[in-house]
Amino acid sequence: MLKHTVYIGLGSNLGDKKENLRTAIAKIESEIGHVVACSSFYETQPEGFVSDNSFLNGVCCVETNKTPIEVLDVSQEIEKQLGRKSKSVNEQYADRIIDIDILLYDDLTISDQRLMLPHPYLHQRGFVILPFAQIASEVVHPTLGKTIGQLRDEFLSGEYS
Ligand code: PH2
Ligand code: MG
Ligand code: MG
Repeated sequence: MLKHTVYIGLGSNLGDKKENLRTAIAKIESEIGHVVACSSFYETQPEGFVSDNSFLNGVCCVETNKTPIEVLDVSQEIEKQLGRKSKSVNEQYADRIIDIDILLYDDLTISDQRLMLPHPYLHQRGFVILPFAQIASEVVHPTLGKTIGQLRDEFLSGEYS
């Protein structure tokens, strides 16, 4: 089968955050596909909700034979295995042991109830675009038509804030 390239964003702001990200990456390797690159882990402040717990965020590149929905199902299964309780409380973001988000899958565009690709906010969030650009600055965003490195530079110059 043809291999696909998927970029996955990871975040944790509860418990042993580094260990949570490492465990998630090990599970991604065994259950989704080969992890060919991982960014460093960035300490970031919660965005879009108020919490005293800072995040550790990272982005990985994975080669997979799974479909996007299969990657989503397995990602949500891994979130549960690590002890994540619920996605959000009253539609609000909440502290979490682990969050696994699909950012890009090849150059696919999907607008489905369960899955939007590319991830709609990836270029607006420092905790995504900075680690993403660290490992994939040359990759072109399929709908914005700019590289991840360009989007990082635009983010840093305040274009998306
Ligand atoms: N995830 C969110 C909302 N806000 N802030 C940071 N710093 N890191 C995250 O991973 C994060 C967030 C929704 O998933
Ligand atoms: Mg998220
Ligand atoms: Mg999520």
